[in-house]
Amino acid sequence: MALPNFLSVLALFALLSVLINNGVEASHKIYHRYQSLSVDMVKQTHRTGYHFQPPKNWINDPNGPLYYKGLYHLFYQYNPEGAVWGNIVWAHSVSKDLINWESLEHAIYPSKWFDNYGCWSGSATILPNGEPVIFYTGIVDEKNTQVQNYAVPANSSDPYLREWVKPDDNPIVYPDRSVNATAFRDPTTAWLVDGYWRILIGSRRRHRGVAYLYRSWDFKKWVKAKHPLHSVQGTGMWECPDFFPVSMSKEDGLDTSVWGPNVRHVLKVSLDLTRYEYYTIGTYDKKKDRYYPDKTLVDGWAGLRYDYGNFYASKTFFDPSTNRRILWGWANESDAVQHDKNKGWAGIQLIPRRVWLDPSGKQLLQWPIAELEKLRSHNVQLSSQKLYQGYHVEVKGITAAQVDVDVTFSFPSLDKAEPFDPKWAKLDALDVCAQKGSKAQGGLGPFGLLTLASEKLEEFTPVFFRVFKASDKHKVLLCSDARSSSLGIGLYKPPFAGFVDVDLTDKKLTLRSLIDHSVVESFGAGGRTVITSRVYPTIAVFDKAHLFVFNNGSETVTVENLNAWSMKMPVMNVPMKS
Ligand SMILES: *[C@@H]1O[C@H](CO)[C@@H](O)[C@H](O)[C@H]1NC(C)=O
Ligand SMILES: *[C@@H]1O[C@H](CO)[C@@H](O)[C@H](O)[C@H]1NC(C)=O
Ligand SMILES: *[C@@H]1O[C@H](CO)[C@@H](O)[C@H](O)[C@H]1NC(C)=O
Ligand SMILES: *[C@H]1O[C@@H](CO)[C@H](O)[C@@H](O)[C@@H]1NC(C)=O
Repeated sequence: MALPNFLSVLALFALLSVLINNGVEASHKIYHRYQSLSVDMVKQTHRTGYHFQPPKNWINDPNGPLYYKGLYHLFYQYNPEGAVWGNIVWAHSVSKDLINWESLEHAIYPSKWFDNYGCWSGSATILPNGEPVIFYTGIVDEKNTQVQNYAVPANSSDPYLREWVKPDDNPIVYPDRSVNATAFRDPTTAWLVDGYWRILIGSRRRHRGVAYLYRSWDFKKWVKAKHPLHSVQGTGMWECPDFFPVSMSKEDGLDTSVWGPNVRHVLKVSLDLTRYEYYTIGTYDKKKDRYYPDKTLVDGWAGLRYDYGNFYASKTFFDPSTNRRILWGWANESDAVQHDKNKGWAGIQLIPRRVWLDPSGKQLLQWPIAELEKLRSHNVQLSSQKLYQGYHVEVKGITAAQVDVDVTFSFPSLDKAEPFDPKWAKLDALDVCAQKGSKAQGGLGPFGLLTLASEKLEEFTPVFFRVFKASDKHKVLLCSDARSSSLGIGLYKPPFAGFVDVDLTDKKLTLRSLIDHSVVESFGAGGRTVITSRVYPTIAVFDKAHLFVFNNGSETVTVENLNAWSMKMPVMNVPMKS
């Protein structure tokens, strides 16, 4: 099967982007003067093909995702002036399918005394009358004093919600004297129980991470509750808290205000100290307005994560059109600031994931939204492919720099699993991965994928399993190791890893990776453990990128079934015609 000429497709796309950009320049009234770098200057090499990105400049947190009148809205922190953090506004895009996006005018930008120094992250709430309200953090002075504001659509008949109004009775929440006013931000979606609305605001009290709770009966006057919903000593500033119900019996998502006997709650926080997130599953006591994480879970930086790699400032929303709870997360760049300035862009949003409670109740499961599959084009399969120790077999005939690959591995027995060194019990999965990468030969594993690999393996990002025998049970490690990802210099190339709580009785492990030029998002064992890496190959770019399956363990592993699809490019943030 002949491959399409990938490079010429890209060249055409770049040309289109240039043409489209001229459209931006013409229609952008407010920020015209900031459009210093034209899109034809933006470096294409490591730009993603199907991830959410604006045509240029810096992005960070996803904000206020919502579904309204048939359209998905995504707002995000954006610097209209350049590829580094600063001058933050809420950029705004809309989509019918969460995959193809059109961009609109910025929704929220500094314009009032209560947000003149910045419009930081926040969330959207759909009121009982169906109309959306946004809460966001406004910066009021040079000292970074933070208040919480609200904004409403200027015309709620407009499904695009193009224009947002910030009423003069803002801010709705000031930091009182007991609150650290420079660490007080990122309001959540509101939920309604027993006649009162609640929101959380992330904060810290010295070293204690805190989710302050505010209540309101009219959605206007907000009063701080005597106790925070939850707080944990030693965890530092809690950014971007997210609090939502999950069903104990169904994969369907629940609206944020749902409460009942068949419902657990999830609290996620983004730890500014570590720049990672963790979550717990627990019980929400609506009378006391307190949240109690399950005792079996770690309530701190070593807790469960949505993603054990590059994933931060995430936020979920409930999609009533499909009854899903959908998770958005941001991945920053792993290169140097100077690289970003040269590239002209920095930051991507990862592919939205559906989240639900595992039947065990002990963790969440995640899977890329089904709509992504619309981008799948040419398909290649492997089956019953034996991988003896030291083997790597190429998956040929796909655009390996831009691919969705889903594979099931099987093995005859668990006997050859390496012993789990009891010393490691105190270590992070990451340290085990760092010691036992793909290059240290093992027993059962390492086996998995070599993504964004050069033909001769000067560069590759292995995503692999390694199975250990601990005293009581087997421990499965999933690694995404960027250490050999690039010959480039000045890059951050960490190994990332998480343990996978999976039943091995059928002697199978599955892995799905979404590979997209400079990002590899991997879902182990049906979304039980997820890891994202950002990498910047120098050789393995465009049609010089290859994909392999490999095994470096003494136990023979079989690729039962592998499907790889070249991925098409969606419409990505083309400005919408007014
Ligand atoms: C509000 O939006 C609707 C739907 O787009 C449009 O028909 C109407 O003209 C808008 N009203 C105003 C005052 O702009
Ligand atoms: C308040 O928060 C800021 C920003 O996180 C921090 O630098 C400062 O130390 C905090 N003050 C106190 C008293 O914790
Ligand atoms: C497999 O192990 C050998 C020997 O340690 C090493 O040279 C090779 O790079 C490993 N393969 C991968 C993909 O890491
Ligand atoms: C992303 O960039 C790397 C490399 O500079 C940092 O080490 C991370 O802390 C950072 N992550 C976030 C969430 O900002």
